[in-house]
Amino acid sequence: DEAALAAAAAACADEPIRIPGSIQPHGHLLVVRPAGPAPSAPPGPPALTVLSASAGAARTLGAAASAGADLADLSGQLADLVRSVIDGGGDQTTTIDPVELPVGSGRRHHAVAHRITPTSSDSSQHPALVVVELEPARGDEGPTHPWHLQLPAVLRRLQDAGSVTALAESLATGVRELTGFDRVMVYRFDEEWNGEVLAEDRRADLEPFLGLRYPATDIPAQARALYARQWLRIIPTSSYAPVPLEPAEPTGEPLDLSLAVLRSVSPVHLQYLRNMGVAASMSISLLHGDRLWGLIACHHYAGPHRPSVPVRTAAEFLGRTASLLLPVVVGRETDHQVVATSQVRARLTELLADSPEMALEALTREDATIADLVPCGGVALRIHGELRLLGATPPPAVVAALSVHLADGPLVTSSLAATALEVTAGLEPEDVWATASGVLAAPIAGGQPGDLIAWFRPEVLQEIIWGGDPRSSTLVSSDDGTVRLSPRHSFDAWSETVRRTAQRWTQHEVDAALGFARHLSDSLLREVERTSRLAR
Ligand code: BLA
Repeated sequence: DEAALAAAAAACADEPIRIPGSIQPHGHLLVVRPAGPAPSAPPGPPALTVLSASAGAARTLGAAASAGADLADLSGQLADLVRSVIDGGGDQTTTIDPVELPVGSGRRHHAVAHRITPTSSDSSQHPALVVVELEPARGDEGPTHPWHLQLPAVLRRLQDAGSVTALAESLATGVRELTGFDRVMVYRFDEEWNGEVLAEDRRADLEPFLGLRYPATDIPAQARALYARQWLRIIPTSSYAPVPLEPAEPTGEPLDLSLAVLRSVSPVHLQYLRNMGVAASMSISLLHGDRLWGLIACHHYAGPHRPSVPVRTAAEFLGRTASLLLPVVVGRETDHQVVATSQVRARLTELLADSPEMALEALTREDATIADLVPCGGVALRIHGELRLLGATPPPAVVAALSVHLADGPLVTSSLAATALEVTAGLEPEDVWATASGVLAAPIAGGQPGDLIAWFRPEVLQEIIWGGDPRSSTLVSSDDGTVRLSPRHSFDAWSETVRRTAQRWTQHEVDAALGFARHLSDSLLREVERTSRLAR
């Protein structure tokens, strides 16, 4: 079964989502190439030849929206825009941002365009192509549509966020107000690309997804790579029938639709959405520097949902703005933690200086204890052979077994199980990992062999606080085999990936803890010296 899961995940990671050869049905796509300089060409700008068009485009827009036509015959304004993309230079991502134009029969459309360079071939043979996408403007979005009036208030809330969670909450609320989705979540990725729902704004009657975790495989690597380049995805109808491009390979190779807004999305993902009862979905990337940090993920359950192009642009703008703010807010949060840690450390140092001969008591009994130095479940301190345990720790026999492995120096791990050190002392191993998946431990000098200080963190699974019951029935959307593609399955799969691991120790926590351990050793060594001097 585990092998089957791994194979399925690998298949997902291999899915060529950039070259589906088809689009979603809520707009039209044209692939255009400027005609080469031909001696017989009439004077004026070179023709823009339509190489490929989505099926049905000609029926809706007119005959010029099909392969072989000249784009100028469809719309002179559109042709001008496409020329400006071509003139824009070599950057593959040169785009025209949405403009509203009458196209075809005169119906207004939002147009976007971007350059692509055919992937595998020599670019002198294949000059850049331009992908043009048209989406019918909706009737309800006159110039007085008030979406932009909401932006200053949302921006102010983002700017005021004192923590990453507060930023995520403001973002979820702001994007939901703007777009009207039933549920808006902010996901954050961890170092291994597992995800967590950090904030959520939803219709009151929906079950909360706040706190939900999911494994890295739910958003496979090639999708994450794409989302780091392309900020917004919209799926107005998860049950749509893809519309093929005709021809699908006008250059003899599949077209790279990475940056196309209308790109037909992965059928696996569509199935996932339908299993969850999601009728429409949108996601916006959140980047910390160049790295994909998370996603704003929006669900609609009641039926198809297509916020207008201007509203989507505003939502993307919020995502980009929040991304710019992320380093500031993350930095602010780390600063707070570093300050809090150094205050505890100063207090412990003071307590130790006051009664160096009673270190064990001084560090475990007062207003501040070593358990306050770094976030942990529990802590063990052994000085002169005497052991003191605070909070949730493994039993003394395990601490003793651990001390043997500290002879060579400190141990820092978020998965004691994975270190394969012999520490279980005859106990049921899972009982040990329950309290001691994470260990940050150092030997203490100046007393007896086996003296140590050790901070413990529980297995992450024991710590998760759920906004709802992750195993509740509504998350199980199907009784047949497809149940695998659901948040319920995601939780199970994620649980597997984090079994026997704890929250990681951050660099500043490691520095603070090991720094204090050295300080304690020095202090004990000085105390030994002082008492031996007195004895002489
Ligand atoms: C894409 N998967 C995604 C996206 C999200 C998720 C948010 C971005 C696409 C979008 O905007 O809709 C995952 N969405 C979730 C999760 C929740 C949610 C976890 O709402 C929980 C509440 N997905 C799987 C598995 C595979 C998979 C098992 O669960 C593969 C075996 C694939 N997910 C997959 C692929 C994409 C994707 C291929 C890319 C879709 C695309 O852009 O074409």
